[in-house]
Amino acid sequence: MREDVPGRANVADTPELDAYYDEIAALDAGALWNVANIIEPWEPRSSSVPMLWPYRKLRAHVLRSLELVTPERAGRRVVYLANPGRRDVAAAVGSLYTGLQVMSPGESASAHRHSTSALRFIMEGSGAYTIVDGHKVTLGRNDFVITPNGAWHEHGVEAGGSVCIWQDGLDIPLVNALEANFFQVHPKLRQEVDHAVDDTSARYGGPGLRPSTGAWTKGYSPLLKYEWAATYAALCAAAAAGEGSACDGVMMQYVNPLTGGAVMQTIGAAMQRLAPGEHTQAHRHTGSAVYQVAKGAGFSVIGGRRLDWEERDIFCVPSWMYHEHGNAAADEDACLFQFNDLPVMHALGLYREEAHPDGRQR
Ligand code: GTQ
Repeated sequence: MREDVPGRANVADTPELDAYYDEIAALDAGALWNVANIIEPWEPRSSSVPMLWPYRKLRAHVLRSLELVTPERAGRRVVYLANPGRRDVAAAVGSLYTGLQVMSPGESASAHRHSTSALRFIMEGSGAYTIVDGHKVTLGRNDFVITPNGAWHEHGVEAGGSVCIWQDGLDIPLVNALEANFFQVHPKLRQEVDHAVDDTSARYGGPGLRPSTGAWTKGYSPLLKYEWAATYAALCAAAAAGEGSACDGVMMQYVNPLTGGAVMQTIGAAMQRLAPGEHTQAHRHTGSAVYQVAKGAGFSVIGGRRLDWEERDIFCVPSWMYHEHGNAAADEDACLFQFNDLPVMHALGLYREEAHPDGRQR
């Protein structure tokens, strides 16, 4: 539809113009004025829709894949979440991918590396581990671990553990859009563990402390794991000290301890805590986010649509869509994990944010 606005395209079709369009189309060219209003919207118009994936419905299907395929055959045994507006690129929202990976005790997937950046958020089970460039990381419920771009990684569950399910988060659609995606399987299919188990936590996980040795030149965090217990304690302590914002509650960014910046170049992550009964104000910003409910139950209003969530549900907020969150419980806090593409928005000078003019959506 063409609008009569100065500076915007408003050209009526004539037989002469139609013939002209055909002629330049034959040369693989086109008239900008026919597409300008689409390719240059007034503001971002996400093709992603607000989505909630209820874990209570997905879980049985994720577990069923244990009987249907082996990690050796499947490479990675994952059920991924497809946004109806982004099915063509396997995105959960915007340029972010997410999936649920499941493994039985004693299983492991072969080592590989890729240009995409990846993370895991552990949902259930015990004995999960991941090995990143020779560093073995043990994983527990609600722990967050990064497997950055270019780093060899393999995941498994110890023989003495239980069936584990975790959420994978990657920037696959982004890196594919940039046509920069390489993938390699490890020549030996397995890595040697050549550091003490959980050594990056021991070296870089001290509160406000960094070791005086070791030059780190990579673009991502040298700390690979962010544990739930310490994260939750930090959120509660900050809340007790009066920390918090109207739109986010108490929100803590997972950061590279050396720079204070995002954990990886393309993906940021955070955990936010909503106090009992808290209902935040609405805001919107550029950048997409995938959430997982780490604790509690409540609702979010996203682009005017209310989504009710409970623990382990996954939902998404598309770019430039108003969103607000509510904790439905009067006596328990709620915690939302999220990963997002905000480092990309900031690095490219594309970040913009604004509060909802009425405070909240209808
Ligand atoms: O384990 O690195 O869910 O490469 C999708 C692609 C997980 C992984 C996924 C991947 C991985």
